[in-house]
Amino acid sequence: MGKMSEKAIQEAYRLAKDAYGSWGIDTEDALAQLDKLPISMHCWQGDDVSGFEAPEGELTGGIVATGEYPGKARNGDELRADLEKAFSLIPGTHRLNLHAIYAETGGKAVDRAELKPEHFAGWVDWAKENRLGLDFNPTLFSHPKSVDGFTLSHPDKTVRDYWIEHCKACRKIGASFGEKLGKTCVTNIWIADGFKDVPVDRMTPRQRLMESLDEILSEEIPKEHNLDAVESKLFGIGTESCVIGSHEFYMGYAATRKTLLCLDAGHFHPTEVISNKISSALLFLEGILLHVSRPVRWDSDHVVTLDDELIAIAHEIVRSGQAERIHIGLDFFDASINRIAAWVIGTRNTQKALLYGLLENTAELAKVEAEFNYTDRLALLEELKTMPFGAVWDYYCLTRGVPVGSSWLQSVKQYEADVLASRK
Ligand code: RNT
Ligand code: ZN
Repeated sequence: MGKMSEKAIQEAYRLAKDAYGSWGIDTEDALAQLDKLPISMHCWQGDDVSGFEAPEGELTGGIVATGEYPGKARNGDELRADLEKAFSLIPGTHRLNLHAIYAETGGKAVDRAELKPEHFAGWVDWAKENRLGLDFNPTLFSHPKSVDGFTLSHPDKTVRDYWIEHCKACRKIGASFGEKLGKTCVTNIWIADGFKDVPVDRMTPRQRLMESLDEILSEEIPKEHNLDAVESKLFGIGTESCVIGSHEFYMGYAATRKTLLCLDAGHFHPTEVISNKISSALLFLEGILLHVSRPVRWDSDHVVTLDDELIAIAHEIVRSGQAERIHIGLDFFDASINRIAAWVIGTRNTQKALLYGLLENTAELAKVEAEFNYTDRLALLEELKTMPFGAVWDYYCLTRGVPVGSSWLQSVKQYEADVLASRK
């Protein structure tokens, strides 16, 4: 289904190149630029955010992965094999985003506060072989010390100190990734701390969170090895009334402490979009991390589709001319469909959106806009929508050695039969 001959792909591309050329848009240039936009694919889609510490344990922190699609990865080797499969179907050179619960400790229980770079040696070797960069996240959920619903802002200092140690350990692990791979790691802190019902005191926990973060960041780490990011959220399951690490909290924190701000597409009010925040954030911050996700009514982390907001995010990345300060990460987890297909669909869609954004005569459109010529702006933007974008995308896949169109799906199905089916 949907298999085109190479000749047809080349021919369609030649026509598309001419069509875009007539608009002053250079398709070759767009493809070369797309090659330079790595996407950090999240490991946790591969096993429903289970990790290797207590894979049968409960996922907590107000996030859920629903579905029981068979064949989920149960250890590092399986997860890496699945990731390799996914990466083989995605054009370009990318990154992998790991969480601390994906440490490989050789069957020995290692406390999260005691994690060391050596517990990720398997990941680093594999990343080197596959020319991938690595990003990282401390895991402050699914753990006995987070059952009260508070971690870095917990009223009990011993609990805060535990999580502070964990985050410090994680920054060192992130720095080791950056150093060993020669590609800067982004270590992102997200906590679920908050109140189900309306709290009396919002200030004190926020004060404690600020102090905990300051303590975590007090150790200097070269920025070429590790960049810190902080991720806000409006609400989670069980923290409907107040999340301590809100947007305002982290916007202020990132601006004053010079960290990156992580904008997750699912962490705002239902009609609020992150695409409109990127330009403002870039004016005041060193840079941003994006968690490209798809909320459906709430922070439900659906696989990203090529929808208006994904395209709007891509347009902002491209039009801002600030791509080097924007770290693109994915964050979704769907356990009701083939997990490898979920990665491939979400990542390819993010790349499609970026390519769509790159295939634009932005300077001309901006000039038209600056002249208050909104008629032309609307007319041109609408005509651009039906340009032969798909032919350029197909050609990109062909020339970067990955399946064109839906033909990748067959490869995932074969892998499901050969590999996933035997996992019980
Ligand atoms: C949760 C945050 C966070 C997590 C990952 C697993 O709402 O989006 O980024 O999804 O850390
Ligand atoms: Zn996120």
